[in-house]
Amino acid sequence: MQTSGTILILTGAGISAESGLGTFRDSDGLWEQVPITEVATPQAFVRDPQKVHDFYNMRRQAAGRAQPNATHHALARLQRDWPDPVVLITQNVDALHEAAGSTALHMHGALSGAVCAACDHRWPAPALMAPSDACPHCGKAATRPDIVWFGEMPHHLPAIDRHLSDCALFVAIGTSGAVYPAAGFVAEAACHGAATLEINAAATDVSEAFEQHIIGPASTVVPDWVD
Ligand code: BV8
Repeated sequence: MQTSGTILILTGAGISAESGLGTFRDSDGLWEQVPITEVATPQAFVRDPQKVHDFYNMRRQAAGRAQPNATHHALARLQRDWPDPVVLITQNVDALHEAAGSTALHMHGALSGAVCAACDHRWPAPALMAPSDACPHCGKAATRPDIVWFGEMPHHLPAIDRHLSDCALFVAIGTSGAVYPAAGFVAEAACHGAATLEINAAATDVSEAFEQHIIGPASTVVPDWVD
């Protein structure tokens, strides 16, 4: 491992798998249980808001019971001890990075957040959300989970682009590389001269875009890599 320079880390559902939260595209993944088009698009929310709220209520309750694992703690140590910035971008919507002491940019939103589709007001999500919930700001029954669905613009893209252009090392951990624009970050970092490392339980759709690979369960290989 190098000894200095900004490290940019992208995490995915694979790092929360060992905290008991489901991934999306493994054989028992969430998208194997329910189609994306029924619960993770704006059209799905218009068509059946109760079904979408039920899906995210179930995940918010599971995330609330989960504890950070050795991967989250190792990344928090790296952020604390590395001599240069360590920027964490996560596709995950749980709060396990924060629970381990990290700061992270949540590009796909957060289960802990609610947003009003009418006035864009944001507030902490209650444990259970329902279509009849009124926005505390404008009073309209237009509240939704603060989640970035397919077809919606992810959060923090300008900041992420800046980090991609000046990081010394780009690391992807626990992500299948199936979803854009996150899956394209490795190519962007590499064309700006960053070294690239993929840490994952198995090879992915974008493995060949990385220079280095560590294969194994994150909670074993990430602490070894960090320490
Ligand atoms: C957008 C909601 C406009 C939150 C999610 C090209 C450019 C831009 C867009 C597109 C494009 N091509 C196609 C698109 C459209 C689309 C897309 O990518 N579709 C895919 C399916 C082809 N993208 C979008 O719609 C995005 N928005 O494009 O806006 C735009 C245009 C231009 C530029 C910017 C914007 C919106 C994407 C966000 C959608 N919301 N979810 C939620 O419900 O959680 S995406 C969903 O997938 C989750 O957020 C999840 O985080 C994300 C990625 O999944 P992973 O985290 O990688 O999880 P997965 O299960 O797939 O993989 C887990 C991996 O872990 C596996 O590899 C496994 O081996 C590994 N693993 C398992 N256990 C372990 C492990 N590894 C280590 N240790 C273990 N123990």
